Amino acid sequence: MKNIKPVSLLYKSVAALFGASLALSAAAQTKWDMPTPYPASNFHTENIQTFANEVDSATAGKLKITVHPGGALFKANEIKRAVQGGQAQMGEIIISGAANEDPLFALDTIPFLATSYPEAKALWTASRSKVEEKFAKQGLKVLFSVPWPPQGIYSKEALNSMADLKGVKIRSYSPTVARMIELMGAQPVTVQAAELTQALATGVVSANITSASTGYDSKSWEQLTYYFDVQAWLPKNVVLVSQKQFDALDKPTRDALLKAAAAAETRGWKISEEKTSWYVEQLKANKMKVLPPSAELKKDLVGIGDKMTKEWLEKSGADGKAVLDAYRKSIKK
Ligand code: PCA
Repeated sequence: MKNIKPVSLLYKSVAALFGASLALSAAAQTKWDMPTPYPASNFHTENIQTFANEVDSATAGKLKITVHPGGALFKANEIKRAVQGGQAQMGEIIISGAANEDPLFALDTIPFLATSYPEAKALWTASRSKVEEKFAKQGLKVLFSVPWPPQGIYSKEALNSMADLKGVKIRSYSPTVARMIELMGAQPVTVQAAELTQALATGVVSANITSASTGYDSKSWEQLTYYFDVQAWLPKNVVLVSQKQFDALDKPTRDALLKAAAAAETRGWKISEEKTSWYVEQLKANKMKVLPPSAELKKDLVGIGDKMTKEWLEKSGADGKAVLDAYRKSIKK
């Protein structure tokens, strides 16, 4: 001690103070990365950005969520694992993308089970707690879920029945959609939304099953002519957070996050429904032929839906049956 001069003592204590305040501000601010698969201008991403802004202001900047759209940080099919593995703290995925992991994740992509917004809502109400339970087993907490507009078929040629798609390479975004394409006698090719425009341009696929929203985002009119507005199902995205990261937040921050999530879910469902006709109008404005499916095509596809419902019930067992019964009771179908 005898060699320490007052000036160096002062220096040391200033340095200690400085270090302490740095540590304090680091502890006071949490920064999260949130990868998402869809473009920044898509309504899902815009809704998520509003959610992140709300969390920021509700926590006075204590929790900062940086949204990374378009599969730029992690590709669509890597996002879930990134959140589970701690490379990202939260993320957005399409639920049915994980259909191979659990039948419950395939439910909202079974053709003709829930084909309108009220039915999709009833299906979510009936299945939410089970879906949450499945994600929880993987260390993931569901924050909110928002549907895509109803799904239809994009093609180069007019379609009168399913036979017109025999052998055609059709783009799929989930194992459930791939199964449907197989049952149609066509060839499923998995392409994520971020690579869709290129896959169409290079002829990797020559037809697509998706919403008017993704048809618009991917400028489908550049390669395809028809959009058959089949309204076969409304798949949902889900925003997930790592349970471990969530638990590490203080109580007021957790509450703010949950409050913003609930608001994002309500807002997202509303925007999705309201924007559907706008998206369809954009397809028409870009000279796509937007048509309802012919009676024959519809009948073929409904038949596939029935088969897939049976297959799903076999796989999902008592859990699945309970959810499906609750859903059907709620809509009296
Ligand atoms: N758009 C997403 C999933 C469903 C949808 O409408 C996509 O095509 O990848």
